[in-house]
Formats: sequence, C-alpha cells, structure tokens
Amino acid sequence: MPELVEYTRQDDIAVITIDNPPVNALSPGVPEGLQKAIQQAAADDQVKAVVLIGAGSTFIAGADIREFGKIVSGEKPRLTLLPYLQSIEDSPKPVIAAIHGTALGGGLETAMSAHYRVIAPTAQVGQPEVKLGLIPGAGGTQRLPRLAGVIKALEMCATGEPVKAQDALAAGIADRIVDGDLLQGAIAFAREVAGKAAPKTRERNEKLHDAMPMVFDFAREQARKRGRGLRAPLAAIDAVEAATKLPFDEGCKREAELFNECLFSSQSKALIHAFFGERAVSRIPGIPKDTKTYDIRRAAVIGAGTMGGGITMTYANAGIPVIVKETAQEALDRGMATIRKNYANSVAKGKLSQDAMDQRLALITPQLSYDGFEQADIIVEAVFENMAVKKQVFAEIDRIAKPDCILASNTSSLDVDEIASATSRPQMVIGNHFFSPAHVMKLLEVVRGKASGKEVIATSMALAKRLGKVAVLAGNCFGFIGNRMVAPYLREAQFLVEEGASVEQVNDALYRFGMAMGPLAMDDLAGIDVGHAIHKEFERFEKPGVRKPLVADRLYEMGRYGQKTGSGWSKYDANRKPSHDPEVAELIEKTAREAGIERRQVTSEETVDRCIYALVNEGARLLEEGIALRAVDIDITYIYGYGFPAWRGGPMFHADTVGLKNVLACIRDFEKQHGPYLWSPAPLLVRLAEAGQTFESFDQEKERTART
Ligand code: 3H9
Repeated sequence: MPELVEYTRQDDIAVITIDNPPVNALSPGVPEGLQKAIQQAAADDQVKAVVLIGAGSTFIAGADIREFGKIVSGEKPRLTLLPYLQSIEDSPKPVIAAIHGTALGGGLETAMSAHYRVIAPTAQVGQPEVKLGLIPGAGGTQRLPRLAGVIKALEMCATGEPVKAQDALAAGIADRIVDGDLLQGAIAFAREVAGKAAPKTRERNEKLHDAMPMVFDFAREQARKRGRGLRAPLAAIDAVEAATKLPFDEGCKREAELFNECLFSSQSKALIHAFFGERAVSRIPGIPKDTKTYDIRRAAVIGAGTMGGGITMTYANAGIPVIVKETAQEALDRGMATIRKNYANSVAKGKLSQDAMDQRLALITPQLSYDGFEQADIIVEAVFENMAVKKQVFAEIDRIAKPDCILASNTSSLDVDEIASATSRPQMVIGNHFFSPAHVMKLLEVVRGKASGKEVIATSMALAKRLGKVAVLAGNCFGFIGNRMVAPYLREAQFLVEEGASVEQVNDALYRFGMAMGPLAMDDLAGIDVGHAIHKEFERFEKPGVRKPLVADRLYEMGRYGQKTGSGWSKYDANRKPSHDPEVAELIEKTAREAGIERRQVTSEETVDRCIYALVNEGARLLEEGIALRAVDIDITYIYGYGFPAWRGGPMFHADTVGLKNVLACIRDFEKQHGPYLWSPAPLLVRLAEAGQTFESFDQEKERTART
C-alpha cells in the first residue's frame, strides 16, 4: 500500500505531506499516518516546528465520504477522528497547516487543530457537511466559533458555503496569506513561530461570548427558510450553540451525538447518493474519458425567446462568444432586452459586477442573418417545439455550418433522429435540452440520437461542465428522461383535481413533500401553451378510450397560458404571486361533471403517492429500455431539472428508500382503481420488488451484456 502521509525534513522544519489522490480525503490510513508523523516530529531533536501540507491540487477535502455508507451498514465501526486531530494540537512543537485548493469538512477541522494556518490566495475553506445531510464531526463546530466567532461559525456550518482566503484571514481562520510558493512561505512562517508558546483553539474561549440567544433563533429561522425540511443545518446550529454553553470536550461529545444522528438519517444517505450521483452521470459506458472532444470556441444560438435567450447567456457566462439569431427585429430586440434585464437584476442584487455584465454582453452578437455561423463550433437550435419548424432550421444550418460543427437541438421532447434526418451529417447532431431559465437551472439533458458520434457526446458532456451544468445522457424517445416522466406526473395531478382535490391542495401536498413547487404551479411556470404543443405532438401515441386529462386543453383555449398571461391553473399578480381562481375551480367541476367523474375527498397522501409513483413507474420503464443509463441518471435529472428534493435522493432512490415492495403494492392498488393502461406496474419494478432488490442495484449494462 502506498504511504498516504509522508514525513520529510527541511533543516529544522518537519514537513508532513498528505498524499491521497485525488482530493487527499481522510481515508483509513491518513489520520493514523498524521498521528505517527506528528510523533516522529516530536521525537526529532532537529525539528523546531512542523508544516502540514497536501500533495497535488488541494489540502484535505474532508473525511472520506465513501466510508460513511460502510459505517451506516455496520460494515465498519463509527468514525472518530477527534483523537487523531487532538494529537496535532497536543504536539509540543508548533504545527502550521499550509492550505491550497480547498480545506473542507474534516480538512478544515484538521487545519484548525494545527496551531497556525497559512493559506494560498486562491484557496477556500469551509464546513460543507450540511450539503451531505451531516454536520462537522471532528470538532469543527467547537473550534470554528473559537477562531472565527459564533456568527461566522453559524453561517459556515449551517449553510455549508466555503469562504475565500481573504475572508478566512479577516475572520481569524487563517493567520497569513502566502503569495508565491506555499511550502516555502509556510516554512518561513514556521521559523518565525518556532520556540514560542503555541495557541490551542480548544483553549481560545474569548470569541464565544459574541452571541446572544437571538442569534441562534435567527440562524434557525434562516435555516428553515433556506432548507425546507432539512435536519442537518438545525443540528449544526445546535452543535455551535453547545460550544457557547459547554466546555470543549463536552461540546465535542454533543457534536458527536448530533453527527451520528445525522449520519444514520435517510436525508444524509440521500444527499450522499446525490453527491456521488452528480459525478457518476458523467461516466458513460462505451465512451472512455480519453475520447476526443471538439474545441468549442464560438457558439451560435437560433432563437432569442425564453430558452434561446437563457442559452445565449449560459454561453456568455462561460466566456464563450455567441451569436444569437432571430427572424424578426422585434423578437431580437425583445430577446436582447430580456438578457440585459436579467444581467441588470444580478448587478442590482450584488451578484454580478457592472464590469462582468458589460464583458458578457460584449460576447453576445444579436443578428437576423446567418453571418458568422460558418465559424461556429456549436450551433444550438432553440425555436418553437414543432418538428416541421425544427427540420427546416436543421436543413438550413446543415448548408452553412463547417463539417466539424456540432448541431444541437434544445428540443424538450421531439425525435432527435428525425431532426437529424434533415441534415447530411446525423453523426454531428445531438439533443442539448436546457431547462428554463436556462442560465440558472443546472441540468442539461444530452440526448443521443442513433447516429450521434461518440466525440459529439463526449464534447457535450464536457462542455456542460464548462457551462456550469450537470449533464445527464438520455436515449432518444418521446420526452427523453425528464419530460417522458413528467407527463404521467402531470397527468395524475390533473386527474386529482378532476376527482375532487383543489389546485392548491395538489400543489401544496407536493410542495410539502419537498418539491420546489407543486405540479400545477410548474405547469403554469413552464407554460400551458408549451404543454399543449407537446401534447399535440404526443396525441398520436394516445390510446382511444383511455382516460386523459381534460382541463389543461380548456385553459389553453381560454388563453390561460400560466404565469406569462397572468392566469393558468391559478391567478397571478404583477409579481407572479399565485392566488386561488374561482373560475378555474368552476371549470374543473363542470368538466368533471360532463365527463361523469364522481367528485370526492382526496387526501394529501394519495396525492403524493399518485404523482410520485407515476414518476417512479415511468422511470422504471426508462431504465429497462436503456433510455436512462442508471437509476441515478434519473435521480439527478429530477433533482437538477425538476426541483425534486435532493434530501430524498431523487425519485428512484426515494422508491428504494420506501421499499420497492411497498411501491409496487401501492401501484397495484392504483391499477385496480384506475385501470391497467395507466397504472400497470413496469416489469422491471415487479422483477426487482419480487427479488427484494433496488433500482440502485440494477445494472443495465450487465443485463444488456448478458442478453447479447
Ligand atoms: C466530513 O469531512 C465530515 C467531517 O466533519 C468528519 C466526520 C467525522 N471523499 O468533485 P470532484 C471524489 S464530510 C471521498 O469531481 P473537483 C469525487 O467523488 C466531507 N471522495 O473534483 C471524485 O471521484 P470520481 C466534507 C471524494 O475538483 C473525485 O474525488 N467534504 C471526496 O470538481 C474528484 O472530485 C466535502 O463535502 C471525499 N471527501 O472538486 C467535500 N471529495 O473521480 C466534497 C471528492 O471517482 N468534495 N471525492 O468521481 C468536493 O466538494 C469536491 O470534490 C472538491 C473538488 C471541491 C473537493
């Protein structure tokens, strides 16, 4: 086994280097190695001080997250890093942590156990554990308030947001910023402090008195608002509060109790699943990491509407020059005005500087012609969701684009192969489905047509990262992963209102489940006209005689397109705040009466089960068909594209957590009540439930290999 911690000496200074690629996590062997190296330095008469540094691109990125699952399953004993870190603080010779890259979680806790911290100007430090449903568990909630004050510690531990080097210096977390060579700067610092009494954070209590009780009340109120339903931020606040009431060791005990409570929670399992999932979706079977990618230096977008405008901003935000083309001056002006307004709003909120806004706008070239398209490395079509229109656009760009230009469609549902057939180069065609607002939403659904080249797929996945997106690769079918699943989800939401629930009850039940917004609120945001256009394309797949939702089409006929027209399922004021609309309630009742649907009381539980299990059942079909590569691809699609609560891990992970047998039993009940066409359980769900397995364990690649 390679040494994870290396001990060397530069004259009178011991240098301890953590070398555990890729991020120097505190995996088994590292804390032990650290302790041993500290002892070695203590025993070495030549050594006056110790520098602790990370090899590679970063200091320590925290505990090894992969170990947590093993602890929860009982495979490994509970993790206790405290004694190891205590041995750093107890070192008789001053220890200086030298931070570059990131010192996160257990990494910052290690650095805070050292007597001093020097930091590279580009480095960041943070306690991001709450993002994994955890709290700092190696003294972070006790040491950070002693170094940075209670308010800063609350902010960092409860939000999980890192702070930059300058901020760390100002807060007292770092003692010095080192420009230039970090190791040499740290050694110079070590020589300055060698022989002096070293300060111990556990003994620094003066900063603990800057907190009044209301500080904690305020922090809790903020945490509840920010993370609806989340336990960890509240536990982190409790632990920091304990620092102000208990001696250090007692505080650490309280921290450990809270840490363990969080570690064994379903929220933490779900968030850790999402953490690794976000990284797993970039691994595509059959497309190795070293697949050639195209260099994307210039982009062009067709359409300056809501989607085209957002996509244009996304490219400009990533520093890529982009042409945006419209067919009429008025539409182009409107699109550019929206782009300017969006940027100006960010400047007004202090999220963007005026300079940055000007630079981004300078990267955008609005125009009515195809001039310059011949130089674009990628062209993204974002026109109306209609096959004939899209094919015409693709035929046009095929004539203009250079041979190695990627031709991407932002279609949210249409057949990518049919779109590609309008060109002479289907291998260069791919779906790049952005989510509205495209410059904000993190998901990019990359849709592979049957001819899409490997390099084109690899480029899209890599480009997404550059654009600040998380890309999920989907196969080509109507609606791909996201919208194919959303169809039955919205269908059930609409059936429920026809059966007796109010629009508000349906929205509220799913909101309380944790969705960013209820399904009918989402329909109003996305646009009932957009749903209608998709529905028209979808009609050919419908089976005669099978129940279908009736109200949305009527809303469309009434011109109630949702938020954009001030009315849809709800009424909206000038600030887009929704309210109950009696006209819609009446319309729903009338429609139900005419269709002979008996109205009844609908519970929140039924509402959630019908909507969420409709998602899960369709997800299982997508998984079996190979449209989604793995269950986690569906989960990430829903977390980043549809506001599914990350602390439930996505729809498929949620189903695994509930237990597939329970999900299947519920779906079978719905099948009895509402008929097999809508509710017959997906064969994969039946198979996994009966075998006592999970979606997460299902390996579609293996199945495919076994079948062939
Ligand atoms: C903690 O510390 C609890 C403590 O209080 C103590 C409790 C007792 N462990 O993100 P990347 C992997 S909780 C294991 O693509 P980047 C990652 O999966 C922890 N693996 O790189 C990926 O693997 P693969 C608190 C980890 O440059 C590879 O490293 N710390 C860990 O874009 C590269 O990662 C955190 O929450 C880990 N801790 O970003 C920090 N971290 O190549 C979590 C990463 O196989 N990490 N990996 O897919 C991060 O935020 C980012 O990884 C970081 C680098 C910013 C460090």
